[in-house]
Amino acid sequence: MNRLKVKFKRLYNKTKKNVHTIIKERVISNYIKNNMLFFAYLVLNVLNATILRFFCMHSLENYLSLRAIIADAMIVSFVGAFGYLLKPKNRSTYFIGFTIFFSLICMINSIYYTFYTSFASLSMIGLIQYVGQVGDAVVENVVQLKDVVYIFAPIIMIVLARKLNKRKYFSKVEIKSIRKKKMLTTISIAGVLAIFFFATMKPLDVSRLVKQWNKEYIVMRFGIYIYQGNDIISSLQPKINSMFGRDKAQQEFTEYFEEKKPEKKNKYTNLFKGKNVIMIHGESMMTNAMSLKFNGKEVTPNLNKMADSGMFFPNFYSQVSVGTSSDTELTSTTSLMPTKSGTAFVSYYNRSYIAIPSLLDEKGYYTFAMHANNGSFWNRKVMHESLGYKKLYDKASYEVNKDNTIGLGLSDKEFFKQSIPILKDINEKKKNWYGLMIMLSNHTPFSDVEHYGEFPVDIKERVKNKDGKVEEVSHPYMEGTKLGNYFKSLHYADQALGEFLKELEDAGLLENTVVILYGDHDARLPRKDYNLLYNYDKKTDSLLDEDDPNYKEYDQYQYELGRKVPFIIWTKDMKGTKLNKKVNYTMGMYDVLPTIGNMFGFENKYALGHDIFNTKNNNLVCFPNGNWVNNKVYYNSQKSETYPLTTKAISQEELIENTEYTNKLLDVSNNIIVYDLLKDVK
Ligand code: GP9
Ligand code: MN
Repeated sequence: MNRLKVKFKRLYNKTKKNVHTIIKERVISNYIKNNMLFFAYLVLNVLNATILRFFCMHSLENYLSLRAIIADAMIVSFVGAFGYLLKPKNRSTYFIGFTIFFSLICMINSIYYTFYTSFASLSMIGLIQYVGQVGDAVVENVVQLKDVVYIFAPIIMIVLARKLNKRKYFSKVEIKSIRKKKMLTTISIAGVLAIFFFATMKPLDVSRLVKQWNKEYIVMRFGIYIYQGNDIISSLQPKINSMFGRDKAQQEFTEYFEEKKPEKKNKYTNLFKGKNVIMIHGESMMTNAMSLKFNGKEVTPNLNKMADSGMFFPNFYSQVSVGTSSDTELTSTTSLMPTKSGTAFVSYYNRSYIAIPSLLDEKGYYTFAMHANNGSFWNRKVMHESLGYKKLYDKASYEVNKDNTIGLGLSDKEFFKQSIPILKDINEKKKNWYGLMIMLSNHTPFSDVEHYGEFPVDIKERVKNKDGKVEEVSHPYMEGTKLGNYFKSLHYADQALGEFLKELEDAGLLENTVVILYGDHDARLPRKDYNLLYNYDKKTDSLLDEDDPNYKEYDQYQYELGRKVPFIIWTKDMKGTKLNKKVNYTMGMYDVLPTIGNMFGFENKYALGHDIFNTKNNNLVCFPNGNWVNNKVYYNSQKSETYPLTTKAISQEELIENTEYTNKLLDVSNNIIVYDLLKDVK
């Protein structure tokens, strides 16, 4: 103990002495004086990155984000450190050169932002030819003062270098070991910044950096220089992936589709031929929630009404990977699975796709998508074109302000309301049309509670008090929990849906229209959140004890199977007809195209899913991680575990066969996208 004390005291005294020396001998100011050009380089390049954020993200917390400033400073000083390996007379060229380089990054991003409201990506380099014709961008915006201000950094650097040169600043001779020491000192500055930066990083940050879909978020948290470096790596990845193995992939592809039998005609063939389509992308809508009530009130009364009066598929699964919303858009429209690395929307936007919009476009439909968020999210503005949409009505087509915003952007109620006149106009001008409407409000983290409206998720009871009077008591139950907030948010989205159907009816837009709705993926909430839902103890206002006979553990498999999402095909006059029914077959997002294709009279020979009315009980739904489910069993490929869904046992051969089928399908799907195999068959 005593030795430790002595050691600590020694360390304390040493640090005190060092700090003293630093102050007394003006170490910092001397260091800056001796490294003037480096500091100018550091300050100017960090300033440029901050100016870029200022012009692109208009809120103070965004452009003055301390984390982004630290990240930018870290990269700039790390790159600058290697300048010290050069002789002093060459060093100025190095710092000036990199200042030009960093300023160019800012300048290019500034111009790009004007057009795409997003940050530049190496993978989009082929799109440069479209600058000027892009969307609603105004040509006079080509280059503005705000795009060229960054040039001041290299100018200041050149002037400063000249001045210092005149003062013989660079004529000192520095031996190699001194240069190395200087480099290491500078690297340690970058190191200190790195420690601070990485220590304050959240898990969400890492996943967003990998996915690279919310570019604004990355620039705000990681700064423009990390964003650009990361973008270069992720843009090159698809190129590297597609460089090898094309022949084998092509051969497997040909064999696979030679063996695949074409879909048969059935009683639904051409049922909806010539009808218009509104496809609703129900953000984070889950089937489980449809059967829940709080205080006698359904969470999703309108969705339930739609399901009860239309064709409802309660055993329908989304098949997303890291691309969440965009993966569902891909799979539902193309019947392909998400890619094994990256996301199709961001990394493989320039491949050939056979998709619902492109197939309907061939049939003379006007195809469009509506989403009141930034068109660059998930790279939709670009990828939608590859899928065959003729127009994306994005944020720019809507009136979005502080008062009509919920969570990520324009509230669903407003989104639908403002979409009606656009739809009316389309309906007047076009004979047939297909419109995808992407909802937004019910998006994780479901924290905009005050805007969802009243929907208590507590348990209210009327009990007799001591005096014998009846009074209402409330047990908090799901109030204040994330899952509880999800139900409130979903209830709001459901109201928006109800209002929309009414508005469509009033506008006469339901006469020749089929409304199709899918939930895009589950709420992505942790399993433990569901335990409270099923195991609430009113008396203690907490989880039931695990030993309690009423305790029902919500196990891993219930959780995985509980991620089902609704799929509904609905028309205003379906109620009471033969089509008004529950279809219980196990079905996946990749079965959407073949199933509705049969109903509307179009087909994609290269679909991986099936018309559910042909496969019926023999359908298999595979997931991007290799798991699969059919009506008998759920198979977890990572754990090699089966979870039975009926009492019927599944044979070992069947298990192996289904697993091999899944792996093959995932390979073929991935190859189609990576090697662009549909290009030649289209
Ligand atoms: C973004 C929205 C949400 O515009 O579609 O995407 P998600 O986070 O669900 O993938
Ligand atoms: Mn989504």
